[in-house]
Amino acid sequence: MPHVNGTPKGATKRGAYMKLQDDAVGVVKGKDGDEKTDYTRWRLKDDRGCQTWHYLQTDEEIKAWPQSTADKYLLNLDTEQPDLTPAKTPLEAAHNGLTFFEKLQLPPGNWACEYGGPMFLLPGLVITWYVTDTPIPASHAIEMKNYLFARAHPEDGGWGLHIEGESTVFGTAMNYTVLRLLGVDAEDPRMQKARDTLWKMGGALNGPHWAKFWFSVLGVMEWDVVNPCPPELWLLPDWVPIAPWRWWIHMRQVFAPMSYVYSKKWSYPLNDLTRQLRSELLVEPFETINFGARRNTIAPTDNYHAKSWVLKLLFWFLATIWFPYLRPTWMVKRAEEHVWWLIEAEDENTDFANLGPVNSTMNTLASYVKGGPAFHAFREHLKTLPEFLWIKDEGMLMNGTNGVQSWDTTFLIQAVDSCGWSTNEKWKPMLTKALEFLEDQQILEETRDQQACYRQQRKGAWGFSTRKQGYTVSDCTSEGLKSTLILQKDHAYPILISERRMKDAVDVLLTMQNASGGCASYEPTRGSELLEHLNAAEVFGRIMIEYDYPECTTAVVTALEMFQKHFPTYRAQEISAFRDRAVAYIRNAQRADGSWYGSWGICFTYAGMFALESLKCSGEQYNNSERVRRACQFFLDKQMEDGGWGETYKSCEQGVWCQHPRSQVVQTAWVVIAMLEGGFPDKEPLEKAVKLIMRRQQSNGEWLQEAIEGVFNKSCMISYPNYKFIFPIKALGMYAERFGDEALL
Ligand code: LAN
Repeated sequence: MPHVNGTPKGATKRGAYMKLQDDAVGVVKGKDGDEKTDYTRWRLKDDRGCQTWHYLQTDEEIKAWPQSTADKYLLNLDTEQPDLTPAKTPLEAAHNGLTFFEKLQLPPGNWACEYGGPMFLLPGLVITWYVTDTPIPASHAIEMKNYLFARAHPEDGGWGLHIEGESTVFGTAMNYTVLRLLGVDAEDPRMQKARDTLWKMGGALNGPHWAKFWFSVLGVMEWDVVNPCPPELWLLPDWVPIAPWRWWIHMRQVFAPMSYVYSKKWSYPLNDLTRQLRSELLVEPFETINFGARRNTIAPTDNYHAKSWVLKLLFWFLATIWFPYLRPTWMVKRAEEHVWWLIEAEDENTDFANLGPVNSTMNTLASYVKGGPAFHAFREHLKTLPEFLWIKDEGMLMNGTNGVQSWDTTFLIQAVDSCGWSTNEKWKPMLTKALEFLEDQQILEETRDQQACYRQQRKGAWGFSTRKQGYTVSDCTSEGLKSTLILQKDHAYPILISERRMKDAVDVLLTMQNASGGCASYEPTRGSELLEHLNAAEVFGRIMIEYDYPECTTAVVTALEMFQKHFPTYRAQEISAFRDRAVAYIRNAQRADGSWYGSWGICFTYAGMFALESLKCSGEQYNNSERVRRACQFFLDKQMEDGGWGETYKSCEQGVWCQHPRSQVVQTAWVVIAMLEGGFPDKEPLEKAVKLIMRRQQSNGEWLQEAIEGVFNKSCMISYPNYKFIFPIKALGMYAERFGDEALL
């Protein structure tokens, strides 16, 4: 495609590529000319849930630290797991599945997996490393390149917001840049193809806010192109309806470092490579671009949530009046100091793990901007960032959190219990280790400066990943509590988590309900839905505040219910009132067609599983509830010829059922669980579904990866690879309990 800036031939090879540390032993060149590390050298270290991948250098190291079955499985190497006696009954299939999955448990007791999907995370990390002149291991650079090439769109060579999405400016411009920083030549045919796709979409100036932010940091664009992020918003008094403490936690924790760097207008000094990137990413000559006039340009592919006129007006005022003429220096100083204080508190409260991968890279950058390369906070961040990295057969990616440790472990415990195996001697050692892990990961103290940091109560909570990350999540706490009660109270496991600590968890859960009766994710909702008019991210929907979720609400109400059975007197009235309100919310949230919209898994199959469990909690079953019948009918209408269910991620984007051409094991399991929770009486459709789950199982007990399972912010998908073990096992166990463990195959 012709291009005004032309393509700089030759010169690209001498650009200032990323500095590399030479650890690339055993690297081979494939047929395509790309390098590949030696996969037998990679090891996953799990230090009390803190997971990092290591590339071993010497034969001695390799001998001293052999590759585990989990390592091999996660790298897609041969795990040499034997063929098992073919399963005839549901419980035999669950047994085979668990036999395989047990081998993947890590020494501290948790399970791990890739947590990829989003394609906008690695760029933040690589740009941060680059602009802070941080050298990275060559092994990592090689595998990051491999991952990005493996995940380029098969037709147009670009990248989307997530691995299954269509190409966007955000995905393409950012990942193209990563490849260039990591040393890929602009004339590589794959780069040419990606560039063509980018140019067709109008180039990087049609990217969303976050892309413009990172490109300004890198020095490829001018800061005027970034819609204003004034740190002084943090000085607003708490009563102001738009004050940041009311925003969804991920937004405000990203906004803090972003506003700090924005206020400093810090950019990396121009070099050959970034100069070339200007001409590769922008479709007009750099010198001719009026960056201030391009703040709002965005390609249709990226514009999932168009900016409101209110927001555009606000940005116009900030960019053309406030920043150039009105902004007093004393206020800038105070705002920057206060935001820096918040960043430091976040770092300290999470031991530099930070809430998630976006604020983690931005806090790293902010600490560099604040204190330079030798600054303690910056050095600590560099040590912690590798906890987000993951290596798999396709290469290296950045995970959506620092892991799925507590979440997957709690669900596995419950799946095994559904099979009736909690006291089975074969599985007891595995479950004991899982319980030990949960014990170690429960959060035992409040944060420093809880009020001033606007943090939710957390003593007694569980987070999604680790205690070190330390953020209360309503449903993670609930699943943690349920798993503890199942093992310690129902099945007389050793009391590792005291009664007091369980009550602390309940105390946290009782703070989580909204006036609607529903529960949100990290905190009760703090602001009005009108704040969505200030959603500036463009690529995501429903991000500005916390919302009620059927998934989270169900987890909390069922945990409280289970707790009350064992401790009938503790905060009894509050728990009962909580339950009534929660169930009322679930009833309200049901759509006319009988379904519920899911926000964290794809999509209606996921939410239905939770909602029907809530209704069961108040005694609503198929035989006595029109609502439950409607929900079951919704699923029956969608059952496929082969007995399974399948919906695509488009369900999440569009809010209506979008049929997948192929049934999905995980979604089929969700529906089986949903219908069994609902007390659906007819065996035949469920038997058909269970047979499908059993037929898809491999001879060694595993199930293979199918379509992506999870979602956030309506538009971005995220992988939950362990779900293909956890939910089939649970569904098989529940089916056997309800209809008997008869031979089906
Ligand atoms: C998660 C992962 C887990 C998820 C569940 C526990 C499943 C859910 O029920 C509640 C919300 C929660 C904790 C959740 C929130 C948003 C997260 C952290 C993620 C989907 C994983 C990645 C995502 C995060 C926002 C990604 C970074 C992107 C930004 C837009 C900041």
